[in-house]
Amino acid sequence: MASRTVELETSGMHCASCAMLIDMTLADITGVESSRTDHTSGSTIVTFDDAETSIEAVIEAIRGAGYEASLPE
Ligand SMILES: [Cu+2]
Repeated sequence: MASRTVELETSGMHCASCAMLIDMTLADITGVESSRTDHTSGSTIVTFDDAETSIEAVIEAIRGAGYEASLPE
């Protein structure tokens, strides 16, 4: 298995509960090992197994929860 850790820029959060909601959403994805979202810096650091999911799926899940996420330039 190949674990990857990626930092995403995440926006649309207003408080710590928003960050917690994103982390709970990502925890439900098969292959996501851990994530840490910080609403003050607007970032999500996610570690996942490349063979089981993808960064695209992670971004889609964050958007599905009502927030915006993208890979930094
Ligand atoms: Cu909030």
